[in-house]
Amino acid sequence: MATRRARTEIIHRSCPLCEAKCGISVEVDRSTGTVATIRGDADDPFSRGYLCPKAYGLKGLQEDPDRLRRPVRRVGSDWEEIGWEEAFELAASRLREVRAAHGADAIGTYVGNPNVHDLGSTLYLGPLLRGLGTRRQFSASSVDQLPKMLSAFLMFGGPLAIPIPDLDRTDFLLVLGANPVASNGSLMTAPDIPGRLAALRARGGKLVVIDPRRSETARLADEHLFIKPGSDAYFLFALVHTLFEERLVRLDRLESHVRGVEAVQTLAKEFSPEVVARATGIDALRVRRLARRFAAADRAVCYGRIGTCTQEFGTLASWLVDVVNTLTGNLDRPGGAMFPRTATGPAADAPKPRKLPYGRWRSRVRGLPEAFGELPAATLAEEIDAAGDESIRAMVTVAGNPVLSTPNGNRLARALESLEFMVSVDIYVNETTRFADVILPPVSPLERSNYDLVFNGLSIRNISKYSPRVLEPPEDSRDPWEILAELAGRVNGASADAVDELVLSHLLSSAVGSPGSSCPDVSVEEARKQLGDRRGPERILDLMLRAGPYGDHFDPERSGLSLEVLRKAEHGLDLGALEPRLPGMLATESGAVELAPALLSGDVSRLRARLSERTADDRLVLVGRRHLRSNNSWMHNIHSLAKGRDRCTLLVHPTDAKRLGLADGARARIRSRIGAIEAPIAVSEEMMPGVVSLPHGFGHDVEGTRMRVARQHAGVNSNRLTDEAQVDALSGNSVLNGIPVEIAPA
Ligand SMILES: Nc1nc2c(c(=O)[nH]1)N[C@H]1C(S)=C(S)[C@@H](COP(=O)(O)OP(=O)(O)OC[C@H]3O[C@@H](n4cnc5c(=O)[nH]c(N)nc54)[C@H](O)[C@@H]3O)O[C@H]1N2
Ligand SMILES: Nc1nc2c(c(=O)[nH]1)N[C@H]1C(S)=C(S)[C@@H](COP(=O)(O)OP(=O)(O)OC[C@H]3O[C@@H](n4cnc5c(=O)[nH]c(N)nc54)[C@H](O)[C@@H]3O)O[C@H]1N2
Ligand code: SF4
Ligand SMILES: [Mo]
Repeated sequence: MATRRARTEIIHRSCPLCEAKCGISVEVDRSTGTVATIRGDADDPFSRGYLCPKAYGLKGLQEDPDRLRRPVRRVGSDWEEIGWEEAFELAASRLREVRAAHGADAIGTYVGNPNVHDLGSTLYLGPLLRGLGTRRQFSASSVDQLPKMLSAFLMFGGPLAIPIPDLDRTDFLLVLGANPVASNGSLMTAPDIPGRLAALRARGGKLVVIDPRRSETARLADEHLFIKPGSDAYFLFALVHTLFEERLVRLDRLESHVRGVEAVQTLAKEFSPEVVARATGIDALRVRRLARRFAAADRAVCYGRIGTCTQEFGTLASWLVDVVNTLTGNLDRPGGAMFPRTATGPAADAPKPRKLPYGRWRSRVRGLPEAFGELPAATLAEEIDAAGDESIRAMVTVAGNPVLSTPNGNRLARALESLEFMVSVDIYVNETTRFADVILPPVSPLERSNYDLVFNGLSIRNISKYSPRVLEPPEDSRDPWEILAELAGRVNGASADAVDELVLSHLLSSAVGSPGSSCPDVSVEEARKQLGDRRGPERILDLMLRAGPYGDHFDPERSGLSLEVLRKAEHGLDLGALEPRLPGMLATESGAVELAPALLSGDVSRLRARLSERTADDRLVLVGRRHLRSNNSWMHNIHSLAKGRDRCTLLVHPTDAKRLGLADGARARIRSRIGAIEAPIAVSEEMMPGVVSLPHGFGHDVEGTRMRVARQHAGVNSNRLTDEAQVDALSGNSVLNGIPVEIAPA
């Protein structure tokens, strides 16, 4: 016992896998350098011991023999390990060559979801992308929340000025297109969704779910309404229409801070619940009753997520969610939709309105507008396939698997194969990285420290937690930031340290020493001195914390946050419930909430024009779903998570199954405009008739990957059916739900 106690150590941190950010306690055996157990941290003030099965998968990920630990270079159809110096030089020199011969835009970049869960990647991706100088940047944002970023910018002045449901204090939660019981929440950082929803019901609150599937969340709801995929904007307009017609609109405290109320009223006139009922599949009376109950609740919040974004009217639906909250007096008030005040943000509200970064350039082939510096992922394959000088010739991917996660994955695979050069920063040889010439793998999540720069800002409470590294990284390995900074430097003949210095000095000059900065009375030299001469993200984090709203502002007299303080709070700090932040934080030109921005109002004509078609459309359509034990495409190589029954099944309602001759357990052939795949059928009452569901992130049986467990649970790639021609016209976001399909027995 004594020897065991001497050798093990428990480290508290947060789980980096999804947005919930649960506190975990990892028991490490120092004698072997291995993880003994992973448990929920009961002393984490936010997650209070909650965990999902994926957290334990961190041990599987750590020990996965297929996870890359050294750079590899492709030699024909095989791979060989090479040293870091050789790998960096190969990557940088080939990228420089392509740029010199064809210009910076001949390089394309795709950055994926795990980046936002890692501090170093969040901070150093920017320098790499700027260093490459290409305007052909792509990311998982445009298969995810880009519509919400666009509507948030237009309404509140920033892409991440996203109101978050005040889940713990609301009395009425209206959920559209989200299944937080399986996903653990998104754009709503809240560990233990099941517990928090149970608490909502226990205090007499109501949960209403609008979803074409009776999801795990819908099963807990007081009311669940099936909705035809892609029709949320009509449904939300019908709610807005009813609020006006029945005189239920009240802005309360925000009365003088909201512009465009009458314009919204005018826009909503033609979308009465009766007019849109056939298009949404929801009875008009139920919409009216819902509007009344929502308006009557003391504290109510409407929350829309991926189902409302990845559709034809993603930006309109994202916008209307916040319109409903605003018109019922629920914006920026406890129990409604609120804005977090994150510890790494500016100390005081001094918003500087800026022009929407949108449409400054366009994709070459389809002419879709750039948004926030990116082009839509739905255009990546065609930009590679473009003729002659217009084509992307080399790709850089960082923690992304677009072959499985973006529409028409098959076409993208063919396009990637045709590239002159590709480098991937990734931990697996998977469906995407198999096309790379060289792969640069960072250390595992447990071998690096972390801080949730992004998700603390999207959280239902103000929280701050530092995650120390749990295991010593192997010799001669690299942290993600080191890889990104090294590459960023080398493509321009600079060092990683020079890149690090650039990141620091840029942030320093905006955080201290100038009027309007967070610490106007502290000189850059003084702040630098106190930050010391560490390298990398932790020094930057220290700066952000200290200059932030809860920080010590480099003043020894002032108690406040710093990295040192946070390190000592090993279970994390609860900085309190969300507090009203309007109008102070608004960064719109007018300084008000813009309820009817021109870009959005203008898109309503598209919605209007499609109404009759949508009303008449009774084609069978496909939507996606998530499972608690899975995480997009990349955790299927972990045996403890992947084992068990097949989860990549096609859910079909019994009446559809009967009509189409589909038997439970048999296989179906599913065809869309883009392609055809086969999947096992699960006949289920939980589907809306006319809608079938298949999860994304599968299809691991392709040539050339090195993921042995995933191959055994291969499933099929639902993005071989999704259509890259279908985007939300405004944001360019992919349409991944509501895909017309034909189904027959296989
Ligand atoms: N049909 C359909 N498609 C969808 C969705 C859907 O609902 N339906 N959802 C969309 C959404 S919301 C998203 S966010 C995207 C996700 O799209 P992506 O981000 O492109 O895909 P992921 O599956 O998250 O792949 C992550 C990649 O990062 C690698 N990786 C994991 N950890 C690390 C790490 O620590 N460092 C590095 N360098 N690499 C790492 C993995 O090996 C994998 O290659 O998928 C989208 N695609
Ligand atoms: N276990 C697990 N957790 C995850 C992930 C994962 O892959 N697995 N991925 C993470 C990521 S990257 C993200 S972005 C989040 C996403 O988190 P969520 O937004 O909660 O995503 P889903 O669980 O896919 O739930 C989407 C729901 O929308 C419904 N839906 C589809 N189309 C429509 C529509 O047109 N209208 C309406 N109203 N509903 C529709 C679907 O039936 C589904 O129930 O989850 C994160 N957490
Ligand atoms: S819900 Fe699961 S995957 Fe998400 S942070 Fe918590 S333990 Fe990790
Ligand atoms: Mo996502």
